[in-house]
Amino acid sequence: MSEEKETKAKKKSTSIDPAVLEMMEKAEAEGISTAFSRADETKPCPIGHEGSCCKHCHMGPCRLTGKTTVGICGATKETVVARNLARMTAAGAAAHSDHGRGMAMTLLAAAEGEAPDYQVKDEKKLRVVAHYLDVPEQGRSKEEVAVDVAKVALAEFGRQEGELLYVRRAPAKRQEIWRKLGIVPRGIDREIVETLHRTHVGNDQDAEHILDHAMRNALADGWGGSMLSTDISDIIFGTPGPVAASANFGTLREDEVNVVIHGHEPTLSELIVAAADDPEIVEYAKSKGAKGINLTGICCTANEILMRQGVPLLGNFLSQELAVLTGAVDAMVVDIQCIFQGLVEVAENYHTKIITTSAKAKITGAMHIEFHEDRAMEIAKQILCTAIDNYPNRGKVYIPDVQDRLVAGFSHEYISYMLGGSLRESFRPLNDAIMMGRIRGAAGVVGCNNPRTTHDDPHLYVVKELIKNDVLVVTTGCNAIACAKQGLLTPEVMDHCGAGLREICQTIGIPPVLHMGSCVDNTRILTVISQSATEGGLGEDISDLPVAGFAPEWMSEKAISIGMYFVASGVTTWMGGTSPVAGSEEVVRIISEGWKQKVGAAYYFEPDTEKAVKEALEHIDAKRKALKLEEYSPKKYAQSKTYLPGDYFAPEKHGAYSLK
Ligand code: NFS
Repeated sequence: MSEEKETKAKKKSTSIDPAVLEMMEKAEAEGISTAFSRADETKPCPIGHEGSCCKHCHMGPCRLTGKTTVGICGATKETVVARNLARMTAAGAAAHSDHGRGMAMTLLAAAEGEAPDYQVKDEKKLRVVAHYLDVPEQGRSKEEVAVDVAKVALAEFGRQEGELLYVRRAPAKRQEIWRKLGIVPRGIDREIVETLHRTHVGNDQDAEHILDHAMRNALADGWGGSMLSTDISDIIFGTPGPVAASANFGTLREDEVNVVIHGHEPTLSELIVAAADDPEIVEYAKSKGAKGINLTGICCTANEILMRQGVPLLGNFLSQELAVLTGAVDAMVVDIQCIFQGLVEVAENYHTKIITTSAKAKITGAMHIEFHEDRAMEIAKQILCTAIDNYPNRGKVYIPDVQDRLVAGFSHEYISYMLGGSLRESFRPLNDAIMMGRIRGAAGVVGCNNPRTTHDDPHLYVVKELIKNDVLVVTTGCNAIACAKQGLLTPEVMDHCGAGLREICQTIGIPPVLHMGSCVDNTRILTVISQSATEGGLGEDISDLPVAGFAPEWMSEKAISIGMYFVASGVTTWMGGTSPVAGSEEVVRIISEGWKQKVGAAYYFEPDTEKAVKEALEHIDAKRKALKLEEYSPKKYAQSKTYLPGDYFAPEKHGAYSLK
């Protein structure tokens, strides 16, 4: 292949996002290192990559490869691989759960009057959550209820005995499975600590036993820390409903102060959104020659403020450094998780200020403006003023003119409302549609980006194939952003749908790909599938449902925890890319066939995306068969008419009625 062709092919295999490709070219021309170029230069250690490196004590690290089949302590490959997977789960669960703890502390401070910039925005949800947590709410003020809800939530982290209260939100049959296996999570922190303890040198040395506890740990994330995080965020900032916005680099503005919000927690970002509306702040921006303030987001904090405030999305995980390269970002404000240290080095070449704000996450060389809830609005304004002051320092600006529209905001509350209306909110119509075969099944497609694969390509492939095959898709995290950037979160995408799914979506008035939020909001998916399982007609447990899970471009420990709590909850899940447990066939067997027996679902790592989708469709059909549902036939509804957006309100087409 000629050198030019080779470069072109390489570039094409980097990303499918045209804006990212444009910015990559700029990075290359300017000799700026990004995650993409570093991934090219850094080969993963093949031993660690497959989970076969044990570095939990200082006799090693023991690299179990070739003739070395056990570590110095005698630990076998399966023990080492299982330990590594368990530790990834613990770290992922810790990240989500600590985020959840932060939300509970904010609610407590708000209700006790110590964080005056926060209030209970969704009282209805507060009272529903109070019920889940056994907090009396009748005849009590929302502040009184909120104090108790926050305290009970915080106690869930430190709970030593019994069961997490939210476990009761799972179908009864699922709870029984967990109880029988002894994997009902007790306390959120307890399960994480116990994973670290069990995987310390010389402790739990039976792969299956280690991995059973890893499931318990993951469940403490899904049905504990993350679920509390979502619920309490909704209480403080409001439960999402449909919202229209836009996505990609075109959301940056040449003539406004661009503040990019990146990270995970809504606590600060929500306040920045509010502060950006303050007339004094807007005037200050104008005094520096800007037309106003433009907010746009990256990663899951972007999903949080998109869902509730309609703030546009700039991009997902792999777009972060490239955003700085535009020269148009006056400040990138980060809090916790998924933030590249490399941002600071990129920013040294431009005027962008990288501002860290969390007491838990500083980056050497970044500006640190620490966020404190008792002075939240004051700090949010200080951050915006720092960005405004930086606006006149801009050099040359280059913003790819790429942008797509999106609809997001599908909380489980909204989905249930849209299915049944306010008087009879219910999942019945969804279950009926699945039973009739109009919808073949449903899938959650979630998770990160990973520069080891073509950016956004596996995400898009999976989603497009699923909707084409009449599978309703719910999405969160970086997958949701990938879908948004490619116009998959709009009603126009009906064109790509199977006929049955299209008909249902048009009847209900939803796109076939529903954006449900950030990564902690994967728990909204748990709620949807639990309610669908208990609604009737599709068995009695989550593992009876014709559903599947995907994280096609996963890379983080959080994704491992998410995937595992989905499996432990009964959803067979396909993780893309290479496997972190490939070092042990026995571990591969335990978490796939073994867990299928134990919890009714398998955890797969499958690098071949086409194969993963094919297997998932077969899995969905097998579940339909087990439920004795009508065999799915793509042809059955193929004659249904394709209505395009605009058809409904185009009287000249139908002649039924006129708006005049
Ligand atoms: Ni979740 Fe992955 Fe990060 Fe969000 Fe994106 S990388 S595990 S999707 S932003 S947490």
